[in-house]
Amino acid sequence: MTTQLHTQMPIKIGPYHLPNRMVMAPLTRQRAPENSPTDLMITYYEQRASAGLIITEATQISTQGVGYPATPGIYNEQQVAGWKKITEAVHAKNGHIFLQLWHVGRISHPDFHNGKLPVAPSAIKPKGEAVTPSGMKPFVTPRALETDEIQGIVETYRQAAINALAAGFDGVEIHSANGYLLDEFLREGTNKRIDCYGGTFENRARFLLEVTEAVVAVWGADRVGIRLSPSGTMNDMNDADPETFFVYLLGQLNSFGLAYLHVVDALEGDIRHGANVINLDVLRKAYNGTLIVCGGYDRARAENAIAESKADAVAFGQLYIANPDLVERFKVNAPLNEPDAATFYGGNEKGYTDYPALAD
Ligand code: 8OZ
Repeated sequence: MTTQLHTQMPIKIGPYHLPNRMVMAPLTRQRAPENSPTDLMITYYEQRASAGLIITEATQISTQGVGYPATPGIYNEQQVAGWKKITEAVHAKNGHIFLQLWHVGRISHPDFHNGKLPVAPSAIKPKGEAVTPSGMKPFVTPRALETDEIQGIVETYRQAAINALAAGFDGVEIHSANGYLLDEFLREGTNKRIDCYGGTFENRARFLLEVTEAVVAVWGADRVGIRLSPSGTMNDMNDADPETFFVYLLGQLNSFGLAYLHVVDALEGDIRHGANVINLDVLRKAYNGTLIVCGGYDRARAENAIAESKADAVAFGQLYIANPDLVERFKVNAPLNEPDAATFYGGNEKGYTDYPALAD
């Protein structure tokens, strides 16, 4: 008798009955010149349709939200038409796909904005360099958003959510992780505001909760997920007491009845950067809905996480870059293709759609 693998147990997420608990993590691949999805992206996503759920690469809600070359958006007709072809291809293979809604905040450069400054909660320059169309350039000090501009960005999220609906997605994930705009509001290190969007826990959480409300009004809560990286240091994030804050935030998110919460576990890099690592068990206890976890998981660790109920499902990033048929490989414990870091960002089909499946 074969024992049932925990990653292969069906799961209901929102209204969807998914055949397994393996999620394709959102992965920036920078193969969308002109910020529009291409036909090569159809092949890439449809190759991975046996994942229980695909979460697309981070996708800008507006031109203001752009911070890298060749990342796709969801703010114009061409983009919606391009994504529609992708959702149709994934659905034809019985897959499910959520769009990740993204605004980079200060992780950008004036080169993307006709010389204008990127925006952020406060005028604090991140350490490091921006990836611009003409190479790496030092980050600049962003412009702090005016209080009365924030409602406009909430409306931009709402419109992007409407566009995602038109493009045929099954749901959306709000990207509130990794040091981009929403995360910048959550964290004390990047949010020094003295208006109703900064200071207290309630104020730091306000923007994300307003965005969530707007997106939920379009999709219904059970087709909306949120991604957080409470232990993250990526993009120069820091926070004196993230645990107390994130436990508070999850308490607020509980009342929505969302499709899921998607947590990026502390990565080795975060620990090296002195992150205040929050134990997954603390977050599990604080959140009362479906929890997806991600962050360098392999098959054994994923099996354990689900078996021990640390999480309900596991998202895989690099493993999905290199193994379009990761589900089939996990089922039979087959060897995995090695991801090639040189082709993660930008380029063509090489290192994108040419990783072989088992039967190839
Ligand atoms: C790697 C390179 C560029 C963007 C994230 C959207 O970390 C990203 C990203 C990752 O969430």
